[in-house]
Amino acid sequence: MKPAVTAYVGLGGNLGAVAGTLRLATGALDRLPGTSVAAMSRLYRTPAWGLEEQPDFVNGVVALHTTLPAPELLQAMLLIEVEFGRDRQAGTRWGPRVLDLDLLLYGDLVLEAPGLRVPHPHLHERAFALVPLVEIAPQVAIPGQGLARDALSRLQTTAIEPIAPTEE
Ligand code: PH2
Ligand code: MG
Ligand code: MG
Repeated sequence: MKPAVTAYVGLGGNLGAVAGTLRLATGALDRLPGTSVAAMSRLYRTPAWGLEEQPDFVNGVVALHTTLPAPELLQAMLLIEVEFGRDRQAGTRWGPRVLDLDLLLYGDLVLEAPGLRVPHPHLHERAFALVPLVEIAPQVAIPGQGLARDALSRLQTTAIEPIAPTEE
């Protein structure tokens, strides 16, 4: 049996009933071959980063144990996005979306391939990803960047709030 790797996936969205979408997408990740969800953060309401004139996002992070190689995991994540109605053609970079699944970390792998960069190139500068990541993995390191929690300590987090489990 192939050894399982711990991978962290960021979930986000700001169109439709996002909290429900993110919970269903977590179930879809858990059903991928050779893959199980080992931990799931709370969901947070977060101000839009990068392109600020759009609705707030809901964001969370899940830890996966997976035997899928990183490119196959990424491919499966893109298919889940499409299943939930994501249309990449219609979307603008950093613009509104129903579901975004980002491969944040894949073990301690560092990979710079077209369409697949791990660690996620913006992870260390995005509080909306680091807050839920550090919640479930307080000791995790970002290869080349140091501890995730140290990266987070350099960022503004005041507007990031957990959403109530009953909301949406
Ligand atoms: N995703 C983006 C761009 N901006 N802002 C927040 N708060 N959350 C996101 O998930 C997000 C974003 C592009 O993927
Ligand atoms: Mg993203
Ligand atoms: Mg993405």
